[in-house]
Amino acid sequence: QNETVYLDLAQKILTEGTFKEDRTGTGTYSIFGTQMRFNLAEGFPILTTKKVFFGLIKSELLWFLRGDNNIRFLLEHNNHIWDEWAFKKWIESDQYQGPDMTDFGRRAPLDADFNAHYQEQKQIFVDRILNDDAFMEEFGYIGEVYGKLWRNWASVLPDGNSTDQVGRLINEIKNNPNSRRLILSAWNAETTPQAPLPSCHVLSQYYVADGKLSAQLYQRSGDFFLGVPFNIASYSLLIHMIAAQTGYQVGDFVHTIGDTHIYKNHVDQVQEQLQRPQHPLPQLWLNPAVKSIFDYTMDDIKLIDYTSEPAIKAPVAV
Ligand code: DHF
Ligand code: TMP
Repeated sequence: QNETVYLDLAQKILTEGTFKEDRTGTGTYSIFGTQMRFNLAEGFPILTTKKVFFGLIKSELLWFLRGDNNIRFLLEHNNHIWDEWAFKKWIESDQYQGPDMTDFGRRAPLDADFNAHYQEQKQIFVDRILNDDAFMEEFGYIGEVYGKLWRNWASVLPDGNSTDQVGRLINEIKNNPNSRRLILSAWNAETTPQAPLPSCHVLSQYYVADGKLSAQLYQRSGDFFLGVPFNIASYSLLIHMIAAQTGYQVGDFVHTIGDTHIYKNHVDQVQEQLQRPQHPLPQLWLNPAVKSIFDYTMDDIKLIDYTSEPAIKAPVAV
């Protein structure tokens, strides 16, 4: 079964991983340099041993494809997966006057009293991003990462135009499918390191053979329990969308990860997941009437027959 490759790697990280301290102060079990391969013809690779919220994956990918790097669009779609990193910039600014939020990600799960204040401040923040345009312009951006770089890579030439990497990629796949330069980069060496969270999915390469489109992702850092299931589904969805727009069938998604880790406070959740049965993979439906990769909406993308074990909650390390 397709999901075994994920579950086996989770087991391997737990048994062979080195314990490593990390930036967030949480601690992880980690191995360096891993690879999983998913044959997309066998079904859509979303995990079935826990429920993964596909709606969040869709709205995040549509947000990237818009070239958007402001969280307002996500909030309008009830997607809160990027809130913490924009919120962090706000509470570290001199305009923030509320209660002390230092280290909120680590303190909130441990201290109920603090958590109540944190939830309140986060709600105020989210409401202001949604309703206050000036505030949204100042504090809603997450920097020179995915969307901005995919669609609107700033030129280094004095009168140069910005580059639409996705538009160019689609044209190249159509006109020059044997190319070995089908690259989408989300790492600008000058600007990305200053983002609140420098891009995790750094570079992807596309490949056409036997009428099928494949892609390989290099992810520099992978939170194996929370982020990686999203990344697998997100890139698989992107391959399906590009294939639909260029006239190819889907091939493989190859997922290469640098620092591949399970946070210490996710170990029980992973153990529980490893005991669970797998379900058959769902199929992806894309509306065939959509004629550009940039025109998909939420309703044009559907999973058919997704059945899974229940969701498993885990705190995200900030
Ligand atoms: N930081 C860390 N430490 N790990 C991440 O995976 C991560 N991912 C980011 C930003 N920063 C990160 C963006 N993607 C969730 C999933 C993906 C994601 C961020 C968060 C997450 O918490 N998923 C929950 C459900 C969340 C919800 O329902 O709102 C899950 O159970 O899958
Ligand atoms: P880092 O910048 O110190 O590597 O922390 C980023 C964390 O977020 C790390 O645990 C990896 C995780 N992550 C993913 O796994 N996938 C993602 O798409 C994103 C944005 C983050």
